Amino acid sequence: GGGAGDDAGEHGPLRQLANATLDGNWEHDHTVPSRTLYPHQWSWDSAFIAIGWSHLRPERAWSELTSLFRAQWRDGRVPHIVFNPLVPGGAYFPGSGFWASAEVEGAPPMATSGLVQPPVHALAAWHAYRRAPSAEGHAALRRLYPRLVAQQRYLATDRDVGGAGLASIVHPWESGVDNSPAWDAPMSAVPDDPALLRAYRRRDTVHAAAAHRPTDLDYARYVAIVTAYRAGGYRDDGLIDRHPFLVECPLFNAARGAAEQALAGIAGEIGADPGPHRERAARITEAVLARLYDPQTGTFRPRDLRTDRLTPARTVLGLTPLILPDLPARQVEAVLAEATSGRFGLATRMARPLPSHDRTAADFEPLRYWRGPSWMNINWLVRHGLLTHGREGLAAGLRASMIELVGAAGCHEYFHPDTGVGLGSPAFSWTAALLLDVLA
Ligand code: 2M8
Repeated sequence: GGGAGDDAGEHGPLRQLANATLDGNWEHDHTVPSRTLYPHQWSWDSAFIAIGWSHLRPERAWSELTSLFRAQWRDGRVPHIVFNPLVPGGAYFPGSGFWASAEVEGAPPMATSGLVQPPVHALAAWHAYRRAPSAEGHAALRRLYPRLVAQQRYLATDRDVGGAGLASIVHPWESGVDNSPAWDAPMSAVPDDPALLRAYRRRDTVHAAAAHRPTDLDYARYVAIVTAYRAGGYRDDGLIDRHPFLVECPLFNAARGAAEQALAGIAGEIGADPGPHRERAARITEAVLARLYDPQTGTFRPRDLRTDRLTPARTVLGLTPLILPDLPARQVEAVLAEATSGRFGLATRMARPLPSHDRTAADFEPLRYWRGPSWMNINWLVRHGLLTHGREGLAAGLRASMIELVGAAGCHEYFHPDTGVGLGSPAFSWTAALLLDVLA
C-alpha cells in the first residue's frame, strides 16, 4: 500500500464506481445496504457507510448515524433494522409487521426490529470525524455521544446474561455474520419446525441465488428465535432460563471494547471525561481474554451460554479481537499466527482478502454467504486492528488485496474467496464505503 500507484488518477474509475454506488443507495437521510436485498436501514451497515460518506459528503455521514440513533429504544438498544414506511411491506422478510415494535413499551415511534448488531458505531463516528473534522461534525458528535453511551450501557447491563462482563447475542442476526459456522453448534439446539417457515415467504432468494444464502433450515430457526424473543416483549431479564440462543461473540464484544476507546476519544474532543471509557475498555478486554480465549489452540471463539463451551469452528470472528488496542502481546501474536496460517492466508503479499471461514475446514463453503466468502467489512476491521498494533506490512498486504478484489469485481456484497467473483448484491453500500476509506 501507499506509494505512487495509489494516486487518485489510477483509482479514479474505481472511486467513481464507489461514489455512484453510495449515491444510488442514498435515501433522504440514510443509505440502504442494497436497493434489492435490503431496502431499509441496517445498524452496522450505517456505521461502515458513514465512514465512506466522510470522504465524499461528510454531512451525509452525520445524517446516517443521526437517523439510525433516532430509532434508539428507551433502554438504549439500537435496532438492527429501521424500516422505511414508504417501502412496500413485502419487499423484505421479516418485515415490520413481523417485528411488531409498535406494540412494545419503550420502542421508538418508527417501526424497527427488536435485535441489535455489533456496536461499531462509536468507532465509525470517531473515525469519520478524524477523516473530516468540521464544526458540523463536532456538533454531531456532541449529539451522538449520550446515545452512544446509552447503547454501550444497554449491552453492558441488560445483555450481560452470563454475568461475567460480556454481552450476549440472542440471535445469529445480531452477530452480523448470520449463518457463520460459528453458530452451528448453538443453532443445532434451536427447534427447527419447518412449519414455522411455511407461514412466511423468504424474499432474499428472489434477489440472490439460494446456494449463496442461508438455508431454509437456518431461516426456520431464525424465525423461531425471534418468535421467542418477541413473545417476551424483547425483554432481557430471565433470558438464561427461557431463550434458545445465547452466545458471547468475540467480534461483538471486541466492538464494545473498541467503542469505549473511541468514546474516550470523542469525550476528549467534546470536553467530557475520557477516563471512565478507558477503564471500561480495559475491563471488556479482560473479559474477552478470560471468557473467549482458548490458550490450547491460541484462538478466540464464541462461548455458548447453553453449554458453557467455546464453539468449535475457527472462523474469521476469531481474528477480530485485534481491534482492541489493549490486547496483550501474547494474544496479538496468537491472532497473527492464526491469521497468517493457511486457514486465512494473511500476508504482506496476498492474492485475496481474508475468507469468512477457515479455508482448511471441511465445512468451508466458498459461495455461501458467511461460510467462506470474503467480506469487506470484516477485512476492514482486521486491517484496522493490524494498524492499531503496528503491523503496517500485513495491513498493506490486506489493503492491496481488498482494492484488487473490488477493482476487478465491483462493489459486490461478498466475493468468492479464491476466484474473487462477486456474489450477492452487485451494488452494496459498505463495500463501496470501505473501499473509499482504504483508498484514502
Ligand atoms: C445480512 O443480514 C440480514 C439480516 O439482518 C439478512 O440476511 O437479511 C447480514 O450480512 C448483516 O450483517 C447485514 O447487516 C445485513 C444488511 O447488509 O444483511
